[in-house]
Order: sequence, then C-alpha cells, then structure tokens
Amino acid sequence: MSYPQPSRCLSCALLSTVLVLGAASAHAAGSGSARIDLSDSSSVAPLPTDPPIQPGERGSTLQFIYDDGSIESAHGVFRIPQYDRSVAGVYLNRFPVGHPLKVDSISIFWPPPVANVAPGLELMLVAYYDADIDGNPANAVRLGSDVHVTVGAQGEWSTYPVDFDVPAAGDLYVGFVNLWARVPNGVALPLQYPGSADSDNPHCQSYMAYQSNPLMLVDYDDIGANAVIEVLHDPDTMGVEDFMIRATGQALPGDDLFTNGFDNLIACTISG
Ligand SMILES: [Ca+2]
Ligand SMILES: [Ca+2]
Ligand SMILES: [Ca+2]
Repeated sequence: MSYPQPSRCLSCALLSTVLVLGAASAHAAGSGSARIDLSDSSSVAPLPTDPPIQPGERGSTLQFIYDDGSIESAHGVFRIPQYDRSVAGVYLNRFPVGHPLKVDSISIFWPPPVANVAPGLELMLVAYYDADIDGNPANAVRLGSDVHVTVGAQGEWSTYPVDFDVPAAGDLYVGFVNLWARVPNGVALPLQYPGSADSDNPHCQSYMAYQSNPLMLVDYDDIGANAVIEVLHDPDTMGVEDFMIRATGQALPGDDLFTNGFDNLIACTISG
C-alpha cells in the first residue's frame, strides 16, 4: 500500500504563524505536525463556497462552520525525526462569539481510510473560552466536563451531543483530543492523520496544540501548558486550511436577538 507523501512542519516553530510557548526548543527532535494531501480522494462534492454565516434569533440553532464539506487534506502529530509514531494533540476551531451560548453538538468529519484513523478509537470532545479574544488559546479556560466518544465512519461526518456553556462574548474553541494516542511516545505505525481539513475559502481559525517532547502527554485542560500551538496558516507546511470541525449552539435564556457573533473574526491573510 502506498501513502500520500506528507509535508512536514519541521520549521514551523520558527514561523510567525506559529505560536510556540514555554521553554521548548524548535522541532529539531521531538514531535512535529504533518499533513497529507487528500484533494483527489474527496468523496463529497464541493460546494461553491462555505455555507453563509447567518444571524440567528433566540431559539434558533446557531451554526459554526468553516468548511464546505469536501476534504482536501488531513493533519497529524508525529514523533520526529524518526517519523514513526503518532502523538496525541488537541485539534481546534476558533469561533469568536458575541454573546453567551450553549454549544449542544460537535461534528467531526473523519478522514478516509488512507489517514489510518479507525472507527471505534476513543477521543474526547473539548471546548474552551478565551475572554481576551486574541487568537491565542494559551490562556483559554476549558468548558464543561469530559465527553468521551469514539471515531465514527471514515469519510463521513459524526455528530456528537455536548453541553458546553459559553459564559460571555469571547473566543469559543471547539474540537477534540485523540486520546487513543495520548500515551508516552504515542502509538506505532501506520501514521494517523485525524485532523480532516478543508482548503476552500480558508478562515485561518484552526489550531493544533501538542507537546514537543513525545514522552510528555498533551495537556487538554490547559492549552498553554503545551509546548506548541500551531495555526493552519502556512502554505508551505501546514497549508492554509480549516479543520472540518463544526458545532451548533443555542442562545442562552434571556438573550434577545442573537447573532453568531463573528464580528471579531480576524482577516485571513495568505502569505508566501
Ligand atoms: Ca473553508
Ligand atoms: Ca473543500
Ligand atoms: Ca487568549
């Protein structure tokens, strides 16, 4: 069996689009992210553009979507330089919101079989609230309690009910942790790419957090305790892409006319 050639992110810790926190060194040895190109294996017809972001009223379902439903790549974290084991990470989309709300579902598009993410593997759904709306989730507060679920069918969406209360306007981050690889030194071959991504109409609001030392476990309670936080915003390595992680939400009681609150969305500037 042949695998698509990954593009590795060995230098990404030095790029301006990458937030590197703590005392970790660059990726000379340790863990690094990589992607595979799946643009020829899309099983879903692409839409012309992402679904429009519509204002909602109290009682209506709020949609948080950056992708067009067609997958172009998938991302993973691996032990480097051996490039022989998959390491756990936190995969997130950032949605600036203008009001309190309740997140009631998270949907994840699981990549096709070539990404080696088998149905039934255990993951955890996570959400965070960042009051300072700065695009850096290092100080974001984790919301709710543990939600353990499993990978669904490959090449399809899985929708999971959740109950995460966002307390106020700010940045909402939603996503998952691939718990099945959250063991010292990760898991053995074949390499796994759990982060399905959409290259069309990128919003630059997709993040990966992980430890640079593969012996250390990714911290999903405190994003800032991880050595690396990357944004999918580099054409040469990670791509400029959106994770195929969606959410729905409801306005909390007492809110009046409610918008999805994307007012604070930063511009997605593609460089290079
Ligand atoms: Ca998109
Ligand atoms: Ca697409
Ligand atoms: Ca922040």
